[in-house]
Amino acid sequence: MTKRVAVLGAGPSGLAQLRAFQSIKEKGEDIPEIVCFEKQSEWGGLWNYTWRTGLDQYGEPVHGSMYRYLWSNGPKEGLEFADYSFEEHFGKQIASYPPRAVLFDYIEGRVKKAGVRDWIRFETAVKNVSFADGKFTVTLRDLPKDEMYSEEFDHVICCTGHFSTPNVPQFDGFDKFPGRVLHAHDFRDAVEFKDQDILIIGTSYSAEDIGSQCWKYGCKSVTVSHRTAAMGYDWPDNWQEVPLLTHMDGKTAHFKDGTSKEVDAVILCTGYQHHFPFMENDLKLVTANRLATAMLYKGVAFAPNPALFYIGMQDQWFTFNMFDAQAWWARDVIMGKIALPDRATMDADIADREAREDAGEDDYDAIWYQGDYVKELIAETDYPSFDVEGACMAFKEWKGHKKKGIMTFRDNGYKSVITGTMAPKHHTPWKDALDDSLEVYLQN
Ligand code: FAD
Ligand code: NA7
Repeated sequence: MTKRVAVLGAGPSGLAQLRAFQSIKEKGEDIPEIVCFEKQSEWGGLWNYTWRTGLDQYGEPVHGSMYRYLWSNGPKEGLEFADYSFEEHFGKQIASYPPRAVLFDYIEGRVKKAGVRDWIRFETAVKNVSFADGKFTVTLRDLPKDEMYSEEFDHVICCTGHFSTPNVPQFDGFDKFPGRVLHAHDFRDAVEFKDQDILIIGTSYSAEDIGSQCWKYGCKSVTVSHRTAAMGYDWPDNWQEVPLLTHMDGKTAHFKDGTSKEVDAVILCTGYQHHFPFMENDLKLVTANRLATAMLYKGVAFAPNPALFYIGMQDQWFTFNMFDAQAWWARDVIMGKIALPDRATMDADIADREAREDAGEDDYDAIWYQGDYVKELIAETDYPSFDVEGACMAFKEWKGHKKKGIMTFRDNGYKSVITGTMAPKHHTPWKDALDDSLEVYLQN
């Protein structure tokens, strides 16, 4: 009997997994039966924009955390698929920081070409995964029919993402605040905050980008409150960085240094949780958001039960091509091309990765650490080798460009590490480009 493999989620990680199996099938190899379960009606994961927040039409938590006008926060040269370049997809080289719709189109282009849509059961939510007698039982909810059913699999590959379930801290006075308090997960449109004084809590990508969006679309002022350290960019005049919020008193936010500011809205950019409510306890990944994920041998195989894999669970410098590297590797374990060591060796591998990450001193060490990880995985499979070092260099330049101008860094271009072509300069500076549609972006 053929093996059955369940892929949970059809975002970039799940689609990487489908493409990994399809690419080997194309070469004439027998592959297991692959069934991908996706709770949304469309693929693309976070890149599939939804206006919805809270619960969806079926009462399921809305997965989407992306918002209108989102442009890539890092250069596309760091995430390009090694087997499907931007030039192949668009028929020309494009500028380096594509808006969401452009990246969605690119992600979709590869899997349309691969012809794997039929492998996906859309509008099907994974409700439970358990393991007994060498088999996984995956319990599903057919959302339109509101019916539960279960199927058995030999392997499960969990690709459900980890930037969807918000981490929501509580601050005194929120209950009486007369404006809106929301988490970045529910942020959809910066125009809502036009002419408002906004307070942002947190200092990472969401804080930086949501603040920048609100600035671009005309908010009155941005105040960013930090727990650990300020971001320290050369912000526009109507920005300020302040220590952590202590409490709200009506509309007035009070900070740790005794200062205060009257604000109209509070946006919690306080990160996300790795949340797998459908996994039985013995299968649940429990990890911080870091480069060396806990419990995963080679960052992919779940050490306590390595018939289970998790893709894309790391904190991310590299994204799409790292998910590919992981998906090709998981595929080859399932295909019997890569042998797994014993549990003690897997645990030692995990501990070693954590120690090496902890020894890093700054973001540059982190970028090269993850670059080395990508190299390590692709060396073990037939994923097309690419200039990972070049991608690290693009990230390094990107960081330099951000330091030079946080509102202008997206006006720069980098060289593709897949085709060697230089990205053209975009036709409009990011701060003036209010229309983020694919049609307008591609007018270069
Ligand atoms: P996701 O994209 O989250 O996809 C997971 C999929 O699993 C979804 O389709 C979801 O519906 C499905 N799913 C979840 N639970 C279930 C269930 N129980 N049953 C069935 N299906 C389920 N990366 C970049 O490279 N560049 C960027 O500019 C960038 N910007 C970002 C901006 C924001 C606001 C966020 C939140 C993330 C951003 N990222 C960016 C990182 C992003 O994590 C990756 O690009 C990518 O989307 C991760 O892919 P994934 O498939 O692992 O997860
Ligand atoms: P991150 O990168 O996980 O960052 C979370 C931020 O939230 C970080 O600055 C934290 O500060 C801060 N945080 C977390 N808890 C608190 C509390 N309780 N109080 C104050 N501040 C807090 O999440 P992002 O959403 O920015 O980015 C996630 C992905 O989305 C990323 O990959 C992007 O591509 C888009 P700390 O530094 O720990 O003090």
